Amino acid sequence: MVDVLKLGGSLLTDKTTPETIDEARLAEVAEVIAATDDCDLVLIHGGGSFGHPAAERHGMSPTAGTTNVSAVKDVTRAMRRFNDRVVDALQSVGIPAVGTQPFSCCRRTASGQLEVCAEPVKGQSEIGFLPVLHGDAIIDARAGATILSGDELAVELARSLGADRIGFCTGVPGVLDATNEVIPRIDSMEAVETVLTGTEGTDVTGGMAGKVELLLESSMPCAIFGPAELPAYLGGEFPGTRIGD
Ligand code: IP8
Repeated sequence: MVDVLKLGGSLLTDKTTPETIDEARLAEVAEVIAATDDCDLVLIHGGGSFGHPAAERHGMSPTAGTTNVSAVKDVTRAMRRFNDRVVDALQSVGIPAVGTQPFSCCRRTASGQLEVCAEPVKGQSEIGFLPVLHGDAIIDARAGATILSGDELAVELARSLGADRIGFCTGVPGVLDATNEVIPRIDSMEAVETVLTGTEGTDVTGGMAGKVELLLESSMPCAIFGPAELPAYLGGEFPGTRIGD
């Protein structure tokens, strides 16, 4: 079973302080992943306090791009620093994790379509490595380089890999309603539009509403859940909010 798991950047970092890892949380997540026998797992993490402040500094978003090569370096290096820390934490508990930078295997076409070359990721899984990708700056035929969110990458990569399901582990236990209760299941955007709100801190790629919309479009079984539910998700359940079939 191919399982694409996105770890939210705000889950692994302190989004109010630039380039600050939440070490305890990262170690905890690594231990949980080490304890799973989900052997075809592909991990993706968000930008957190590494990618988002860098993207904001250069006015970059999924639609606003730049041809300034220093700006591209600034964002991709920040994300590589974050990815190195995640890979190190996973390897330190015995997981054969390897980082792959989306700048080198993804691009957007003139029509805005995201193209992902999934072959390197497939190859990594085939030899037993755990691929770890992330949100990044990518070449965009419309605007130089724009921001690719880990959410969008997760959905497109899951399609390319023929994945069985997608999980988004976020800082909250699921999609929350107006009284902060987890909505157990979402089948359409209309049903939840009025209760979805934004996220705290610097975030150039959009909050919970964008996640729900993307997952609904994926036509795959998906779940949005918090870190406490990660063991249940890796055990095959759909904790938090289940999206789609
Ligand atoms: O946190 C954003 O990824 P996300 C990546 O998954 C950058 O939206 C570089 C800001």
